[in-house]
Amino acid sequence: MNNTKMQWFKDAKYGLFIHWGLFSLLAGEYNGKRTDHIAEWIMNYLDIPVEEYRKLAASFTAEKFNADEIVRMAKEEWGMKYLVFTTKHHEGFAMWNSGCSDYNVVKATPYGKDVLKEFQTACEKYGLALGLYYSQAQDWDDPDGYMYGHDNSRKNFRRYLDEKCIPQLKELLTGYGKISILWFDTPMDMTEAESGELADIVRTLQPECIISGRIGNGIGDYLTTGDNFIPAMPLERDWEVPATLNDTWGYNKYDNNWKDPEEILRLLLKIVRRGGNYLLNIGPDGQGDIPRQSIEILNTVGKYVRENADAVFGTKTTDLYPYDLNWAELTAKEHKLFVHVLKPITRVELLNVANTVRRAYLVRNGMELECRSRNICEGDPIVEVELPEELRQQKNYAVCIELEEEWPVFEPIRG
Ligand code: FHN
Repeated sequence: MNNTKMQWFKDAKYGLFIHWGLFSLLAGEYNGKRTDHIAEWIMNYLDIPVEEYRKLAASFTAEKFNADEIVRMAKEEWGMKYLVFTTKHHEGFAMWNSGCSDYNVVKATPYGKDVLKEFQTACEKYGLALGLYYSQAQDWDDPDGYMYGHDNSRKNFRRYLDEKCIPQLKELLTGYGKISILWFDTPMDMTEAESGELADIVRTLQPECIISGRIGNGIGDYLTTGDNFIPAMPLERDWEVPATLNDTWGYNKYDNNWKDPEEILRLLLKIVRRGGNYLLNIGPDGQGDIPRQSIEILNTVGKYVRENADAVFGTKTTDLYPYDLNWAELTAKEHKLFVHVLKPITRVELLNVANTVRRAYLVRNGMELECRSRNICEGDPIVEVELPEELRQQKNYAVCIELEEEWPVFEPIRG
C-alpha cells in the first residue's frame, strides 16, 4: 500500500459521517408503523413498495439544511478532519444531480439543489477532506440491485452495475473535485472481479482517493470495522470505526438512546490509542436540521479535542500499558506520554512505567506540573505527577509527561 496516499487518513483520527436521504423524512415511522431497526432501512424492514417510497421525494424541501454550517461546526467546533456523506444509500436515491437517474435530489424534489455540490463547496472552504458514501450493491429502487433479506437470485446485477452503479460512480469521481474516500458499503454477494472493477474506476479517475474496506473481497485500502465495534488492540492495517451517537444512522424521532459525551470521548481516545479513526455519525431530519442532542455531544467532545489536540493528533500506537486504568486513557508520540484524566484524582500514578521523565504539563494551557520517576517499595518503577488543588476536583483534561526516551517503557507485571 502506497503509504503517502494513506498519510492524511492515518493523521485524521476523527471524522463526521452524515446519513441523509429520503429515509430522513420518515423519521422511523411509515403509515403509523414504527421501525425498531436502524431508520434508513425503513423501506426494507416495513416493505414499502418502490412507487410509494418514491413519492417521498415530493416532500423533500430541506428548509433547514445548511451545508456550510454543518461543515463549519465539524471543523471549528468538533475538531474533525474529514466528512463522509451518503450520496446514495440503499434506498437508491441520489443526493446529487445524477445524469443517469432522475431519481435524484435536483430533478425529483422541490428543494432542487445539488446537496453534494453544497458539501463540496463547504469542505473546500473549511479545509475538510470529503468522502462519499455509495451503496454499490444494495439498491432497493433499481429492480436489479441487491436487497438484503430478499431473493436476489433472478436479478441481473450486471445490468445494474453497467447502467446505474458505474455511471454514477464516474459522475461522483469527475464532477465534485477532490474526493478523499470512496466509502462503499454492504458488498453483499459481489465477486472479487466486480469489487475490483469498481476499485479500478476509483483508482483510475482519482488515484489519491482511498477506498473503504466495505468494497468487499478484501481489496479496500483500509479496514472498516463492524458498526460501533472497536478493536481491542492495535491492528496491522489502517482502520476506521463507523459509529452512531444513538442507535440509528438515519434520523429516527423515537430514538433517544443518546450516548453520554464522556463515553464518546473515552471511545475516541481508545480508538486513537489503538491506531484507528473514529467516524461519528449525525442523521439530519427531513428538513436538514441536526438533532440538538448530536450537536451537544459533539460540542462537548470537540472542546476537549481542540484544547488537547497535541494529545490526539499525530499520536502513534505503542506497546500496551499492562494495567487497566478506569480513570484515564493513554496516548503517546515521540518523547511524550499523554495521560487523559477522565475522572477526578489527586495524583497521576503510573505504575510499571520505567521512563526517565523530563517534565510534565497540562496540555490545555502549558501549566508546569511537578513530576518524578522512582521505584516503589515493592520494587516496581512508577511515574508520578502532582496535581494542584484546583485540578483535583476536575476531570477531562490531559497531562503531557515528556520522556527522556523516545517511547514509553511499560514493564510487565512481575508480582
Ligand atoms: O446498512 C448500512 C447502514 O444503514 C449504515 O449505513 C452503516 C454505516 O456503517 N453501514 C451499513 C451496515 O453496516
